[in-house]
Amino acid sequence: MKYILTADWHIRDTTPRCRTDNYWMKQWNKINQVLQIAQEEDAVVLIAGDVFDKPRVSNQTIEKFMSVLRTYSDVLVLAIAGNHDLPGHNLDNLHRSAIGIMFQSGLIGTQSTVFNNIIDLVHFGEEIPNEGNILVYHELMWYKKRPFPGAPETGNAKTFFKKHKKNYDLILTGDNHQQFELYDDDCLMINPGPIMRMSADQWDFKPAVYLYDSEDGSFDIIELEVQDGVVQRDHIEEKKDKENRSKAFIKRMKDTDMEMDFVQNMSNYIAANKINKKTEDIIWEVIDD
Ligand SMILES: [Mn+2]
Repeated sequence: MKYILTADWHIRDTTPRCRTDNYWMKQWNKINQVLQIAQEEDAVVLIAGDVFDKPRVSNQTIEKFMSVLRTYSDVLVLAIAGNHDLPGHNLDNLHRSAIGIMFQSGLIGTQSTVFNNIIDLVHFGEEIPNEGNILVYHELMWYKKRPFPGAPETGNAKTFFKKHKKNYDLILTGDNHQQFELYDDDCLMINPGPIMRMSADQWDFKPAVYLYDSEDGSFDIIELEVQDGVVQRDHIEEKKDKENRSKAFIKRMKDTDMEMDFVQNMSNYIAANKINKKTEDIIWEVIDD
């Protein structure tokens, strides 16, 4: 069986600040490219989470996504929910997310729709079951160099690979917008990175998907077509300045007990204060927007 390995599509309504082109249209162009490759190769598409940039997108975007997928009705697309897909980064909220709608539509399949036990599709926040031959997983994995200072050691791809390679032939991970692969005789681990360039530091990033053949464990990197000059870097200096200010702020906050993650703080607050369901729903609705 052949598979197209991809992650972090981050489908969105808005245009990233670094982009000078019609980003909304470009994302459909990229998705069409991926589906076309899958169709030509007769491959199953596996998306390792963060299919959407936010838990909620416009109806127009969902409608467009559905119509694109329908064009390739002979291509099986399987995915997991990433943290970006889930309201409050919580799998309990899958039913009110855009990815939840896609699963319900049947246009994208997930674990409950996979009738074989070859693939472990592990949503963000779920445990690794060690049951199938292929693991699809969404956690920040980094190879050799941390993507940012303080990226947790649990994301060290080498350690993760060593721990799970005996249980899986293939490990596909999403979240980190870098591209890397690790392999030995036991296992292949791939973090494909995004298919779109969403930030200025990715101006020279080469979006690609991986073509994997489970028969012999071989893989190919297939670069996607991109247009030159659509990622501008002018605002990077401004961003650096902001980052330095944030760092100074974080440094000051470090001695306090409060967590930096607002969503986590809200979750803690709701849990500790027995907030009723209706109020909680309103709170998450506001946060998601
Ligand atoms: Mn993510």
